[in-house]
Amino acid sequence: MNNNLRNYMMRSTYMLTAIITFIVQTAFSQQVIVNDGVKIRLNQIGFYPKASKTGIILNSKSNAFYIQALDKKNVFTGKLKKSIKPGLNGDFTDVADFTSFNVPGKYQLYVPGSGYSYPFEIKRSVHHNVAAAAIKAYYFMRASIPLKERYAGKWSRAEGHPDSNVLIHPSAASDKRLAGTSISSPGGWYDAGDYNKYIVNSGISTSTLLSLYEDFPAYMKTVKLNIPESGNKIPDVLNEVLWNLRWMLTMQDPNDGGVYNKLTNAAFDKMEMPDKGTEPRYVVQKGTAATLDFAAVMAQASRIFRKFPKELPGLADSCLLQANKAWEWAVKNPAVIYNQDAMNKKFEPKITTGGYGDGNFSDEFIWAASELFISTQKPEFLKAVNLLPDTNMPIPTWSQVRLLGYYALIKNNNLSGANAPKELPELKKRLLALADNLINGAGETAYQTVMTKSARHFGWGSNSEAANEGVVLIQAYKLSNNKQYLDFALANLDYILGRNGSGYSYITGYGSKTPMHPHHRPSVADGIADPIPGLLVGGPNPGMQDKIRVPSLVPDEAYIDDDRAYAANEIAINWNAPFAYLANAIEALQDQLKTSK
Ligand code: 9MR
Repeated sequence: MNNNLRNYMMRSTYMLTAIITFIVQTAFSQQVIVNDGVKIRLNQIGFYPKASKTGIILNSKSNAFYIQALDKKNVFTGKLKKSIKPGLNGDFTDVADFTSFNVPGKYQLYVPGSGYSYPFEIKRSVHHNVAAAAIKAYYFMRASIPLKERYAGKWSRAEGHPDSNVLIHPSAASDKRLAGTSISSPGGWYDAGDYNKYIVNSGISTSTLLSLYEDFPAYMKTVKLNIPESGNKIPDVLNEVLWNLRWMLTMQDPNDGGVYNKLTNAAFDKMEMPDKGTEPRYVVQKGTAATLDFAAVMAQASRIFRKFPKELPGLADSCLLQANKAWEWAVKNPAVIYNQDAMNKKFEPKITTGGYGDGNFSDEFIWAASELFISTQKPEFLKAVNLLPDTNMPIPTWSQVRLLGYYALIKNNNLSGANAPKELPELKKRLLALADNLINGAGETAYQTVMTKSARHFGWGSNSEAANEGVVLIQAYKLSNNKQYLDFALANLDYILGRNGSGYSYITGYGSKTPMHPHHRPSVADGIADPIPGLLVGGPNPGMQDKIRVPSLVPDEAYIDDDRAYAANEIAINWNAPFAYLANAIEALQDQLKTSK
């Protein structure tokens, strides 16, 4: 064969391989499971032997259901019961309650005419792995560090965004920190599908993980994450929190105590790996919400890390000092709104990344004052705020943090002693009233959960609403010992893991039908079919702010597994945190769940 011919053949073979690879890759990356016809919805991970076990059947033609081992041997027969109310789509469901079946093993639920559920397991500690993965997910979100194969497995990657040379945006300039000069602000977690770092959203996320440790220290010491710090004397959940906390500390201007809203690119990065993002990074405008959220987190962190004086010398004191300085700045600057549009009219470059702009700071003041009061025992913090501005009890979100303050006051009651706020009895009453209100009628809905009670629960990041409702119920359970709260917290966990209108287990990598195409840059760009595991996607949201059509506009079905769909299928640190809290809390409390007779 002459050289020309050989070259020609090699080139053709190469071209052909490239074309086939392209076609196969495109086919797989576009593959979206819209409806695989499974008519039985249940927690795809499983159930505790003694606790509630519920499956939901759509359009059942049968009255009976069967639990079968994976070899199809029947182990339990039950009668289906119609839901008392229709679902948000107008249809009644049939409910399979197999709580009384408590033999550990792997099973499927079978209904003649409807078929099989996904397989599930009955065993102790059935959520241990998914609960740990939800915290490990933060390791995968770390900025400024390469993820080594030892910890990250097939998702190992190069370091992204060192953030050692971050520019002061003109909106953030002061006499001592001029526009265009730089600071170092490395570390922290990427916020979500994007690579920016926002203090407001870091606030609630970091605090929720700190609370997980604060509320369940003994259990959380047993949760091992295989992260670089593992094996030191600090529980891994706190090791992971420290990665973000240390970044947050760099976001405060040491000259006046004010905290920058975010560390960001001017515009969102492309859908590329983090090390490819080399655009300039800025800290932008200080704000009241960011500064108070910072104060609250640092005050909380100070009392938690004070228990590790040898491992973390001085950290607790630094946190408290910086929390106090932030509080003082906010008292002097009580109404500095982060209004990105207004800012962009005055300064260049224009910033078009996430806003997290909040216009009402009464809840941030309540939260910061509560945490500072608990950690300092100084009543003046609480005297500076109106703890009960109205009767609302908003489920926590990045912009609604009042309940985080209430939780802290209620659970740290023992610390406040003689200084305990006079509002404490009222706060406890309101927390229990909120929990009662949540569970009232939840058992009548088509999916038998708090989450599916109302179409109003289905906005952007609805899955975090389900998780945060669960957190409310855990707090109420801890206060009252009423097992009904715990049972409905578990039901919302079941909701997230598959007992829901779309039939997805919304945590990547956990369950049989899970999101494969989250709006998450590394998961899209890394060339690995499986997305980063342990991430909670935003979930059903008929708003379609991303203009991607969801398969149904019924609120709890308005979900699509498409990586362009950032309003339904993004992931975010403030969504993962309440899920991590809920799943780990349920594991910690598994023996206290309502037991079968
Ligand atoms: O979670 C945020 C949601 O409540 C807002 O409605 C939405 C639009 O402002 O923004 C969401 O937060 C995004 C942030 O601005 C940037 N990073 C990704 C976040 C999740 O979508």
